[in-house]
Amino acid sequence: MRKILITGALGQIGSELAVRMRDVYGNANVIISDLKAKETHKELIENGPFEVIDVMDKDRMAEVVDKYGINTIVNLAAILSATGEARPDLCWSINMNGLYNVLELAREKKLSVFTPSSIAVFGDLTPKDSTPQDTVMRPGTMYGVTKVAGELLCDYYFHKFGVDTRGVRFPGLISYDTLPGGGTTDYAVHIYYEALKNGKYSSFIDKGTKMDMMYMPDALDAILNLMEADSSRLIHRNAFNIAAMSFDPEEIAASIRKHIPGFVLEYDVDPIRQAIADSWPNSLDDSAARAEWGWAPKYLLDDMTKDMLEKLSKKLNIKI
Ligand code: VAH
Repeated sequence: MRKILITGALGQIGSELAVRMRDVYGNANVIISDLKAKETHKELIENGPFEVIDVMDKDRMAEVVDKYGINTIVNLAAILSATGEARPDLCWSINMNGLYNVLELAREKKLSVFTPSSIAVFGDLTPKDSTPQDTVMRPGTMYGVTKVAGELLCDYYFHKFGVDTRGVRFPGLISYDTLPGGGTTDYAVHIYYEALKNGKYSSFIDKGTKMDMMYMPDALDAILNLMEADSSRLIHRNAFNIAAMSFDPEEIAASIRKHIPGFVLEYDVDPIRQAIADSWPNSLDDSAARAEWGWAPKYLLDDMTKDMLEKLSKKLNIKI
């Protein structure tokens, strides 16, 4: 039976993955952790084991692994792209030294590791359309550098020490539970909140900027399905291209207008996040994930918009 430790569990992915994993593996078998408890996640913290962990503190992480008999670490603690450009030192430290501590623990204690990569591994020299699984990866952001280095480190620990490491290259993730922080794709989450609250949104990403995106339920399926996939079928491991949809601000606005006809989209482009977005692919080839572990997304843009607006309407108590 899996005994899972999730680091960064109170973030955008972790807060929903923890609920899903507790449904699958049992509350007592999913230990969530973050830098500190958050009042906003009181229910999640109270419905299973919670520990305060800073991934920079390997001894503390080892203490928790021993306390619960952990056999799997899902390492979500990370600094994202936009924050990473403001604080490249912190981004390297958390994303690389944190991952190194997780992998060293996994080597010493024979643990499995899942840690997400990102489409941020790709840069200006990468083919932009149907970006291949195996291609040029020369990112121009510190976040992207840590994700390329992280993929290589995870592969090294698999080949050198036999640590079962697996990961996916997430596109922008859209969800209604926990707001993302410090990402370039965050506009695609904020637009739904603003559409409901104010009927308008000023995007920091420019019109025509296509990026790969995914609804959180599909992202959670990807993590669970890859973690449980037959190891002998995995060729790529760290990390798989996965894709669901690709859109620009105008397209997501048009999808919202099917529910909120008067929605107004304006622009106040942030040059830093625009430059990051311009360096990322327009669309990905995810055939390797489909072939090696049966990846198959369920949500396209209009399905996601309908569900997001329904869930946010309840969460914000705003009628559509
Ligand atoms: C970011 N949401 O914007 C993250 C993600 C592909 C984007 O890695 O930094």
